[in-house]
Amino acid sequence: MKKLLLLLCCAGAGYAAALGVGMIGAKGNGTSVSPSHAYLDPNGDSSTAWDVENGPANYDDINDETRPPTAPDTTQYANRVELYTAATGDDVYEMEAAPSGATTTSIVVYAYGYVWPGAAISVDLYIAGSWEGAVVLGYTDYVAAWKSATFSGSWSEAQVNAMQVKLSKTAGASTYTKVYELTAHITYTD
Ligand SMILES: [Ca+2]
Ligand SMILES: [Ca+2]
Ligand SMILES: [Ca+2]
Repeated sequence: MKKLLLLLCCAGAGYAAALGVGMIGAKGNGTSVSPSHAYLDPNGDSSTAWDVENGPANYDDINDETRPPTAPDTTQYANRVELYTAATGDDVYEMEAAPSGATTTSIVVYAYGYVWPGAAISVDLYIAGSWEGAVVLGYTDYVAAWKSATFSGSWSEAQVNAMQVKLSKTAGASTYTKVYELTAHITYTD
């Protein structure tokens, strides 16, 4: 047992030393080893099924640039997209461009949403020629909140530029789903 603890201790010290050397090296040659982050917001409608409430266009109602964990405006007249009577339906959004030269390894889609009992909202990501797979966001009934779905890969600037985000009501005829804000948080290197 003592031998194992000693090994773990040495492995930890070696890892810390390697990190330190890496950071010094990065400063020396002027490149960054740390990933960067950016928010890409909806900037166009590819297709819509949700109703636009108090705004000029679906994408424009949910690109207010309020960042999680800050709650966006949800007063009666706040811009949002919603589905009520339809049991299901999709909105597909175009998104802002990736930073120049970015290789993106993580895309976290955040939606500030709200559901009535029996309703559900999912998000999916179209990138590099296919849909990643819908993720159901776990809202609590009647509680507006930020929920997110994480997609991981290695995507070029052009692939991220062409990505789309799908917002779906997947269940719940005559029940509400509402989304006030949607954004994609990307992690990238350049
Ligand atoms: Ca923006
Ligand atoms: Ca807007
Ligand atoms: Ca909004």
